[in-house]
Amino acid sequence: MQRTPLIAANWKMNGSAALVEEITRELTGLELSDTEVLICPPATLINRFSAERNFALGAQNVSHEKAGAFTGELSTDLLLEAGARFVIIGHSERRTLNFESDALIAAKLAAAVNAGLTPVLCIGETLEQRQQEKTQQVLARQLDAVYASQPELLAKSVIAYEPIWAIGTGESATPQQAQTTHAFIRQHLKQYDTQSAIRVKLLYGGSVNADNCAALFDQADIDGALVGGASLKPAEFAQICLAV
Ligand code: G2H
Repeated sequence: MQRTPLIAANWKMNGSAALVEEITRELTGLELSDTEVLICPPATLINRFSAERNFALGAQNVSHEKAGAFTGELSTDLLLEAGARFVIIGHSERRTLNFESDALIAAKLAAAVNAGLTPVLCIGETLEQRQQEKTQQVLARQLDAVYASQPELLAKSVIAYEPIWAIGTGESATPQQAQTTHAFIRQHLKQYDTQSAIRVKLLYGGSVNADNCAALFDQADIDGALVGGASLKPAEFAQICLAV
């Protein structure tokens, strides 16, 4: 089964109106026929992008609540109105720094899908968990927390495997390490729905750059990347988009 590749940028708490213009200029005119490109800037920048562009927009977080007295939060409706069509959910930085639980992440993912946003669910293990050979156990727990009780959401999801030890460290997983883990994830997802597990896009994230991306994209179960640091450099991000 052929899956359309997706290259997603996670700007985290970086960027500016100037970078919005630079990235738009860089990506405009690129021949992206068989590749989907997604930019997830800080929420305040989403509606600074022009409607004339060859890539989609996403947010980096969303509330599971519909509306109301939730100071500082952003709802699915607000993100949709701003122009987002995707939302990153469960990034390890939010799991760790914002104490987001598996249960909260499951609620956010359901809210996103129900509103018509495509969630990019992030999962990944720490270095300690990998060294203790608990990678599969951790990933299974993170996936089960979301899909065991709502398997129908898998068909509407994108999943990003981001080993925490590779995030922002410059030390990417090797293509073989990433492929082995992606194959495990896809196999694990088959218990929910075989067809959805075959169709779901599995992105790799963690220190992806223009030099290491091609070998990652060569792997059978790697359908693209979630790119952090390198997505802030428009020329390098464009190279990654063209390498898939
Ligand atoms: C992982 C990734 C983007 P970086 O968080 O989600 O960041 O590419 O900087 O490791």
